[in-house]
Amino acid sequence: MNSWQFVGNYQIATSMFDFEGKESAVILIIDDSRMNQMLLSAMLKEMGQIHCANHGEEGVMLAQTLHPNVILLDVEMPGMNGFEVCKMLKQQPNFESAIIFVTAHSGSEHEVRALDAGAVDFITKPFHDAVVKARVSAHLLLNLQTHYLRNLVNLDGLTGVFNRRHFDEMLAQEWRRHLRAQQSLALALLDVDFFKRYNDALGHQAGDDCLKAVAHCLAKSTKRPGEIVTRYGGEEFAIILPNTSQEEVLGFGHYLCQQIAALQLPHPDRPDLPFVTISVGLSAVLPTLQSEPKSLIAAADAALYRAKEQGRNQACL
Ligand code: GH3
Ligand code: MG
Ligand code: MG
Ligand code: MG
Ligand code: MG
Repeated sequence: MNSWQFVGNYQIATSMFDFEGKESAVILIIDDSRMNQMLLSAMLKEMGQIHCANHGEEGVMLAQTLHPNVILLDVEMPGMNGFEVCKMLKQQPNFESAIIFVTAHSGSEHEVRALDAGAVDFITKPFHDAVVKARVSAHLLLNLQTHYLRNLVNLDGLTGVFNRRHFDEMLAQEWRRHLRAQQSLALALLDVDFFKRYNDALGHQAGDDCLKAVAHCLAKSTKRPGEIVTRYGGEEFAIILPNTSQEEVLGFGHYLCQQIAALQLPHPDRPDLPFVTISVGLSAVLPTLQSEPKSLIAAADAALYRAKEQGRNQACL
């Protein structure tokens, strides 16, 4: 059943937060004046969780951990000013917060400078309660909707890991990045062993639960930044491994097999073991101008075939 909550004047489905692991919107106020922090917090407290930073450096740090939906950013502060903070925030990978400048300066020149810096809006001091609330709630709603839609586009509906569309985009992007940096890019293709029999024995619903458990375990087993777990199709998953060489990648494949086997998900109908396992095909290459990302997939696919041929529950390079 849907439940609802208010973000300012707008009613939204609580399920919009599910992807994020959040329970409400998050607002970060970066302002060196405690008085402004208090005034703004009081105005906005009903719209979500409020956090405050006393200066730019602290604000940038908090933004990295809190992933706020909206940031209210003062211009005049000791140390970095608001424009510098804005520039630094915008350089962070995956930065998606809406920045609203809050300043005593008025006039079109300042407003244009703020918007050019990447802010979505501009509020002038002294505050008018109703104006602040209306602007913040409008931007909160937009930001939440953007996140929600992006997740719908990029995530797999069953398992919550990234989907095939995102995989294709990320592989192409990582390929170009590794070509420029002349670093080795690796790929792991994984396939659940005897999964048709699993479905036949326990039903499709149980099969779906099994895929969720496998995906969750894979996501937990990838710890390096930039590693991307995706559902490649059916009962197959792919993991993109940035800056990983042939020497390193086989160990990772063995580790994944162990992690899944260690879940000991009961499999009632297979010839060898009583639980669910995966087979893993691995490849790693130094991208060149002549080669293409699909060569990495083809090599991993061939290795996966060998892992199956050699008895499953193993990794091949
Ligand atoms: P192998 O060890 O050779 O990989 O054998 P397998 O049975 O896993 O391979 P096969 O390709 O024959 O069967 C894959 C099965 O995965 C068949 C299909 O019904 C099932 N499957 C694919 N997607 C889903 C899904 O989203 N949910 C469930 N429950 N089953 C799925
Ligand atoms: Mg100030
Ligand atoms: Mg398969
Ligand atoms: Mg198969
Ligand atoms: Mg299979």
